[in-house]
Amino acid sequence: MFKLCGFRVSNYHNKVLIALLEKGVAFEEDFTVTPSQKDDYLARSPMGKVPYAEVNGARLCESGVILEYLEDAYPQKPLLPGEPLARAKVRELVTVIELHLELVARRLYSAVFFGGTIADAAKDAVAKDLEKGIHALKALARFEPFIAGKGFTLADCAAAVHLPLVSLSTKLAYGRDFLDAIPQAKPYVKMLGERPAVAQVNAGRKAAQEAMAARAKK
Ligand SMILES: N[C@@H](CCC(=O)N[C@@H](CS)C(=O)NCC(=O)O)C(=O)O
Repeated sequence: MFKLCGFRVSNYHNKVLIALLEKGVAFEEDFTVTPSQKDDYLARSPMGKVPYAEVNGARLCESGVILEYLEDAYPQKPLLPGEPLARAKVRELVTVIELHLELVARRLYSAVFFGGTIADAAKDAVAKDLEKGIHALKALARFEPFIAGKGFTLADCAAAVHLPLVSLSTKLAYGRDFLDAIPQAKPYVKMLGERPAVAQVNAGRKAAQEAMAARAKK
């Protein structure tokens, strides 16, 4: 049985969870895992991150790799189109969303979500890089109604978890939501949130965030 290990506050864990639910794959979940650089954890997840998956006694790290494995192992309800160029267009969107938006916005997270600080120069550099990512997303996103076209794909799994974080972190850091530069983005994220799989994962994330906040208060 496929097992997803991580925690439900993680956008990368939740991206895989959405794909599992959308595809109707039977799975187990260990959502009590904590990322760490300790040897025993690194033996399970070599970068010390979540999520990782356990499959027939083997482990897989990197959410993108895990999703590709799921597409190969469970071809029912595919989340990638059949035609090579269309498949590449989905992966292109995932790359822009993760490499040029989420990973860039992540440089703000410590300051905006966890009480850390960020130097003005670093904040300016993040804004410049984010503008490029937003420009690329605007050029590539189709919203027809899904981000890569008519069907729900892996790019929607990525967008559902990452775009709200880009929105919130830029609002908190700069007083303006960078995603507003793409007028279709907000209605699109809302539409995704109405899908049962995404709604279920969002509810799990909210509960996990509340539990985390309650623990931090103690
Ligand atoms: N490229 C990785 C990113 C995973 C990632 O950044 N996970 C975060 C949680 S959202 C994490 O484990 N952070 C802890 C750390 O980096 O030490 C993937 O796609 O799985």
